[in-house]
Formats: sequence, structure tokens, C-alpha cells
Amino acid sequence: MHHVTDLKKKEIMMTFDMLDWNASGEIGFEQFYMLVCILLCSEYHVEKNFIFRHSRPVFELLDMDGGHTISPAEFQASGFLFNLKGHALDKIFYEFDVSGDEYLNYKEFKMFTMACIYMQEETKKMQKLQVRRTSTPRQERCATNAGVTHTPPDSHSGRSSHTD
Ligand SMILES: [Ca+2]
Ligand SMILES: [Ca+2]
Repeated sequence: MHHVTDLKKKEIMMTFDMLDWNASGEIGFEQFYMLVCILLCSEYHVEKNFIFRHSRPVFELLDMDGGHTISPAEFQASGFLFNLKGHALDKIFYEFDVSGDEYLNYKEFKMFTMACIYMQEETKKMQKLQVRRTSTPRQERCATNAGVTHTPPDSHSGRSSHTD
């Protein structure tokens, strides 16, 4: 897995911890499959779209203790999947914990995934605006043949009729 992604060792270990969880007796392969999908998506920067579309299994994946809620610690542990860290994660967690019980339930998590997509789209728009450069005119090629001496075909080339 280290070769496929640029995840750090700690994150890989965390990933294994996630996979190792089988409190609710779920099949590890499904979880492994989900995780690989997310990691592959993150290579192409479409992981948020994937997480949004598959928010239920991803929610179950992040809910490591199987309590049907995501605790702050579980959210922190999964932050690397969203390219989010520390403070940003904390802020987001409490922003989406609408009920204020310090856990994200599935509905709250779903809202978070929707917000991720929205933020992603917004950043794309911003980037597009920034990229929209002032159209640089193509260097005009010198179309005039001013420098080229035009030699007419010599019609008398075959015969040397000149006499001195
Ligand atoms: Ca949990
Ligand atoms: Ca909550």
C-alpha cells in the first residue's frame, strides 16, 4: 500500500486499525475495498465525490467502535482521507454536530460530505477564475515575404545562346 499511495507510516497503521475493527462482525474485505477505493480516488482528487456517493459505508468505516456515531477521535483518525488536519477537523466536527452531543450521527456526517462537495466545487470555481489569464496574443509570424527574394523561373536555362 505504501507504494500505491503517499500515506505516511502512521496513517497506514491507522488504516490497518480501521480494517482490524470487526466489532459488528462485518466482513473485513468490504471495508478494505472501501478504503482502497477512497485511496485511489484521493490520487485523482475525487475522494470527496466518492465519500459523498458512498456516505453510508464510509460512515460505517469511520465508526471504528461500531457505535453508529463518529466521535471526535474517530473523526480525527480519518482526517487524512479528507485531506484535513487538526484544527480544521475540530472546527468542522463541531460545525456539523448540529445536535451538539459531540458525536456525528449519520445525518450529520452526510451533511458534512455534502458540504465537502460544495467546498470542492467552490474552490474549483475560484481556481478557474484565477487561472483565467489575460489572453496572450500568439506571436505573429512574419507573414510578409519581404526578405525573400523571389526568383522567377529561368525560361532560357536549357540553351546558352549567348555569344561574346
Ligand atoms: Ca463510533
Ligand atoms: Ca451530533
